[in-house]
Amino acid sequence: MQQKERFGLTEEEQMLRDMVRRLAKEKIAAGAEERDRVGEYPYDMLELMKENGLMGVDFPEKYDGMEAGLLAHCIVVEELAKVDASVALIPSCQELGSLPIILAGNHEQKEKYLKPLSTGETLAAFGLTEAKGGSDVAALRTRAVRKGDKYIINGTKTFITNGGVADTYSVYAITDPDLPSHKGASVFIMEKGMPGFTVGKKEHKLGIRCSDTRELIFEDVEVPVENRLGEEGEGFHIMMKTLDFSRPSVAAQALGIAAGAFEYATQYAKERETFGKPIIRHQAIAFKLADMAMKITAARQLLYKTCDLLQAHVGKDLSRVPAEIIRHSSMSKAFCSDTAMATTIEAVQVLGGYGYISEYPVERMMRDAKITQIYEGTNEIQRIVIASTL
Ligand code: COS
Repeated sequence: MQQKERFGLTEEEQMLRDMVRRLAKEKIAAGAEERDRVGEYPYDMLELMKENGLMGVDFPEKYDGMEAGLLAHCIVVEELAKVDASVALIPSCQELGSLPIILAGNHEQKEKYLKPLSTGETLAAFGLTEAKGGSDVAALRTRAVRKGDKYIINGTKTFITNGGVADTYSVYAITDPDLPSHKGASVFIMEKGMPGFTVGKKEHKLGIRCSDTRELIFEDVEVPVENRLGEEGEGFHIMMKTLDFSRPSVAAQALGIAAGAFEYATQYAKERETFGKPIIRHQAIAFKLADMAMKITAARQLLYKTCDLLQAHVGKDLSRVPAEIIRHSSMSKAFCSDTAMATTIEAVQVLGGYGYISEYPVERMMRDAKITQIYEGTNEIQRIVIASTL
C-alpha cells in the first residue's frame, strides 16, 4: 500500500506535483505575461513539456505513456495552470484529443497514432463542435459517406483547440443520417495534410491567448476505413465517454487558475497596507480570502474524488459508464470552473487598481478563467447532465 497524504496523494503523485510546481515557478511563470500579449502558440513550452515527460502522463505504458493515472495528469495541469493556463492546456488538449483513441482505438491505431502522441512528438485535437453549436452533439452535421474502403468527409468544425498545430485529429461525423445521431455517427482519426483538409483563421480570444483555436474545413477528404474508431455508429458514445474522462482535466486547469490567483492575492494582502495595517487584517478583504480558501479546498477534493472514481473504471466495460461517474465528472468541471471565475474576480478586487493592469497576473487569470465555464460543455450543460443522473 502506498503512503497517502491527508488529502489522498501517493508519494509518486506528491513527487510529480513538487517537480511540476518547481518547473512552473522556475521556467514558466516569468514568460506568462509576454505569451498572453503575443498570442502565438508556445513551441518552447511544448518542448519543456516533452523534455519533462508531461505529455502522456495518463497514456498507457504499452503505447509509450507514463500510465500514472488521471489524478496524476490533473495534478500536472493544476500546477501548470497556477502560473499559466495556456501552458496547462498543452497536456490537457493532448489528453482530450487522444482520449477517443485511448478509449476506442484498436492495437494498430494505438501503435500508429498513440505512441507519438504519448511523447508529444505529434499533437492532438478534438474535432466535435460545429458553428451551429457544440452543446447539442446530436444536431452536428459533418458528414462521412462510405465509398469502398474509404469514407469521404465533408463539413466544418469550429473553435478547435490546437486546430492549426495538431497532427492527429479525432473527428465526429454522421455516417447514417437516417438514424438518430446517437446511433448514426462515427469518429475518425484524421491527419494534418490529408488532401481537402484545411484550417481556417486563428481566433482572437479573451483568454488562453496563446492556444491555437481554429476552424477545421473538410472538402471531400478521403479517410481510410481503418481510421474509423470502433464500429460505425458508435461515435456519439465514444465522444460522450471521452468527455466523461476529459472534463476533470478542464476542472484541474480551472482549479489551478483559482489557486494561482488566490495565492497571489493572499500574498499581496499581507504586504499591502492601508489605514496602518496589512489589508488582510481588514475584515472586508479577509472574508474574500476566506471564501476563496473554502471554495478551492472543496473544489480540489471533488476533483480528486472524481479522478479516483474514473480511475477505478479504467479498463472496464465502457458501454455503460455508471451515472455516479458521469455526474462527478460534470460536477467537478462546473464547480472548479465556477470557483475559478469567482476567485479570480475577487482576486482582482483585492489588488484594486493593480489587479486591473497586465503587470499583475490576476487580470490574465480572470480572462483565462472564463473559458473553463464554457468549453468541454458549458456549465449549463453540466447542470443538465448532473440533474439527468439524479
Ligand atoms: N457518458 C456516457 N454516455 C452518455 C453520456 C455520458 N456523459 N451522456 C449521454 N450518454 C448516452 C446515453 O446513455 C444514451 O445512451 P443510449 O443511446 O444507449 O440510451 C445516449 O448517450 C444519448 O443520451 P441523451 O439522450 O442524454 O443524449 P442527448 O442528445 O440528449 O445529449 C448531452 C445530451 C447534453 C448529454 C450531450 O449533447 C452533451 O454532452 N453535450 C455537450 C457536449 C460538449 O461538451 N461539447 C463541448 C465540445 S468539446 S470542447
